[in-house]
Amino acid sequence: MRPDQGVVMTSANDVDVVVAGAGFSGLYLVHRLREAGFSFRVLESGGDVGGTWYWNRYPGARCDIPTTDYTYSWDPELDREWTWSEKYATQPEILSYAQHVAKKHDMYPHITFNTRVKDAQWDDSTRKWTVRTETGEAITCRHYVMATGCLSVPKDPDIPGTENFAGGVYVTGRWPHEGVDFTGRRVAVIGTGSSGIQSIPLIAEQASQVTVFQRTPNFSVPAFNGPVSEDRKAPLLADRDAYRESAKWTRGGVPLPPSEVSALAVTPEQRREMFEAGWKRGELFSILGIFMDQSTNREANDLVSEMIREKIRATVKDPVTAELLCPKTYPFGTKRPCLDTNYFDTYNKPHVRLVDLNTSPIRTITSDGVTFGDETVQFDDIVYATGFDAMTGAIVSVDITGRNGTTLKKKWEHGPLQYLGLMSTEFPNFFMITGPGSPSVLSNMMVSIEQHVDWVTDTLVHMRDNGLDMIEPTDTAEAGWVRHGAEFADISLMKDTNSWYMGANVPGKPRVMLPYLGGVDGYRRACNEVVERGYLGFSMTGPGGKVCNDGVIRSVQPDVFIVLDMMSQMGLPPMESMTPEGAREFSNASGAMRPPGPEVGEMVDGTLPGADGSPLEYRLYRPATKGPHPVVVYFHGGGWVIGSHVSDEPMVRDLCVRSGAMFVSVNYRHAPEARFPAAAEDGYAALTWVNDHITELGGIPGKIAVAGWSAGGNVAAVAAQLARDNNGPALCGQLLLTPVTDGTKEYPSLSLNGEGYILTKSLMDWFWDNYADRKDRSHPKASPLKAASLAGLPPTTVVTAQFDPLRDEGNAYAEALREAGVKVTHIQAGGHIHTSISMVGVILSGEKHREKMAESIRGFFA
Ligand code: NA7
Repeated sequence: MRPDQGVVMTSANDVDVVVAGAGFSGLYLVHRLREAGFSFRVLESGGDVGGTWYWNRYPGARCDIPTTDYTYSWDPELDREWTWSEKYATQPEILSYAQHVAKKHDMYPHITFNTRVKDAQWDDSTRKWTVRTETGEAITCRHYVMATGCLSVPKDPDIPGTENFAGGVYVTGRWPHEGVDFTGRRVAVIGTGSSGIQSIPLIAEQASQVTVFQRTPNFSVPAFNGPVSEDRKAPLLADRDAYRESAKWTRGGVPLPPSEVSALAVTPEQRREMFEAGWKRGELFSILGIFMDQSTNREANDLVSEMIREKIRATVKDPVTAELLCPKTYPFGTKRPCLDTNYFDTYNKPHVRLVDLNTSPIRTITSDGVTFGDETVQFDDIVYATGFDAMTGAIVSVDITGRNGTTLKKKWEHGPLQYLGLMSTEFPNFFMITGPGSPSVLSNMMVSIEQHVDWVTDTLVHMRDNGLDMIEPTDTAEAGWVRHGAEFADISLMKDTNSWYMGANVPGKPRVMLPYLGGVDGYRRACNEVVERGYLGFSMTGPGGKVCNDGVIRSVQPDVFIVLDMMSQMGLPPMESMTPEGAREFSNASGAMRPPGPEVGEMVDGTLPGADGSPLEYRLYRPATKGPHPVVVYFHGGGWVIGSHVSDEPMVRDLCVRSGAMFVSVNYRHAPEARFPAAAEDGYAALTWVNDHITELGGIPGKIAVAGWSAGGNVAAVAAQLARDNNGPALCGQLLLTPVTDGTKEYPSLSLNGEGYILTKSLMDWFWDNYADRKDRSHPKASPLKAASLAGLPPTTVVTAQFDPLRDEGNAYAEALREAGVKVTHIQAGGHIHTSISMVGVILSGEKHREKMAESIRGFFA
């Protein structure tokens, strides 16, 4: 009930759905559930609708997404009947928008206010939840939805002596409804996140003295707030539906073309110009997306971060204060950046002081002030702007007990285990709106809220239509999604920063990336695909039967997925449909567009004699370190048909730099012009020549190994066998990356991974057909796995990729070598494809495997 109505409108104690929370998620749920004909109750701890906008009433509280985008799309009339007074609306205006929607759609009667959910318990026998409130109600329901927001539980101020203070104590997230007058008062503000940054300038307008206690400076950009600009309104007015639809398919939920420019690929002048243009827009997504690589490449990020620091230095007059306000310990965007109005300028006021808690930590809060460093200062009021137990706090603050007495708090002890951020195993019929594992706080919340509410309601309708009354994710699907989220975090710059995204702001909270980094668009696709594939990864049961289509929705590495997706959209012709010459041209052209790989000390081109005496080109990559160096003779990939001594250059450079070894990358004769055994014999001839000339090339005699990728891995493996059988050269090791080892057998991976992962089964067949007759394929020079014995081969590192058609023959070679007593290191690259580990500067998730390969090389020569 609404406080001013005084009548209990809702009292049913057995409903289809209970919803906790009447913020924007809860309100949209009212709309959808009512429309779908479900019975439901909404329980809200606050005295009115609005959620975060009901509680966060501190001075200056505003949203940081342009308000025209931070609105519902489900009621088109709202766009016409509601006019926002500013680009970034204030909390009271956003709250009145929520109230307007609730009144217009007659939602109030469905909501029970001032009622906090205390616990929720699943009963397997009735297949229902019992939800208990702090006001003593017990409501049974088929489905329980937590729509409790991501930043709704303020974190405990973990500061000694907080209980001693006798003056005014204010927490930004629980601000008094009547407001606070700071006129003439001495105020301490602790915390410089969004809440601190938004409120400090306004507090400083009233107070006689303001002291800001800063633990970590934040990146903040001016909002340039004011009336909504015409260019913001125009696309909405021109074609509202198209605009709203496009928002759903962007990374952040606000239409904005993604940048295609690398910060490293432009001149300093161009970079500055692009930065200034982004700066002027005063929008988080603009400044976060000026350059395509600023969120993944530290060097690119540093360039942007420095330009922001220059802005701070140009604003704050006292250079010491300016430096303290400059964030330097983490990359821009890895903590939530802020939008401000006059924040940095406020420090130019004589009555505003900044205290750096890193050098002057708070020792204790006393009854009338704060003791920090070696001083004590008296205050009338303390404002805690210390943030929230984000994303999981509100969910686990309710005692939720699922099947077999499992509590969600216990299950999530080491991080939130969930599927799509929507559900969690052992908690049937329990849904979260914008939970951890979904884009939520990294996106325009309105877009994400609507998508989640739609997904949940559509699922409930689907279940009802099909006689199903219980839904739960499978263990496989949940583990897969959690792994996918972690893999995204692994390739982002965010994982090393102590942010609330990582749970790092709350002492004792597990350090896990909480939101999903794949974007609103990527996430929506995954959710849609789950449904299209028969609710993949969910088990649903009921009188209508049991449906369970188990599986993992995203199993390749996230960056591999993005590359595969881009390639499938390009609709490239299969290479095997080309002539060998055409295939070579095609591969050279795509190779020319790659990032070049890191700088090495020196590159030297030359020729050496092949097996038939004709010259073979090579390129030598020398590390920048002082020589002589150990030497790796390297053979390129390309199915014996395409490629050259320079075609794998980015990876060779990368391995050269990482391992400190010199690489001699050798061309060998190609098929079909020179068929089997030309490549194999050229490989061995090149190895012998390099070994014979090792000193003059700058290598260390006796320190030689072979390496190769794909068909080059085959050439390297054969060269190692020939070296063993022909008394030399004595090798220190062999590194085989996704090698071809056996052309005689159809291993399962050849069909399992035979399509959709760049190297296809039919392309592999084409390579073999060009290279060797069937009868020759069992010869160990073509299929090294077929050698009579593998004993006596040097220490070997085999790298296999999970989604490679050649995976199983690589595995078989590693196993056979091990059985023959060879020292084997087997790197199994989960989520990778045949080509991904070599894609330096494109597939970031390949980096850790190349690092392990380099470590192996160093081990060969140790
Ligand atoms: P934030 O962004 O979590 O900011 C909290 C601030 O409080 C931040 O500067 C913290 O420093 C600081 N803090 C937290 N605990 C302490 C202690 N114990 N001592 C000193 N300083 C402390 O929360 P906000 O409410 O400002 O913003 C939350 C989101 O709401 C915002 O991102 C928008 O999305 C809307 P730290 O950085 O942890 O060192």
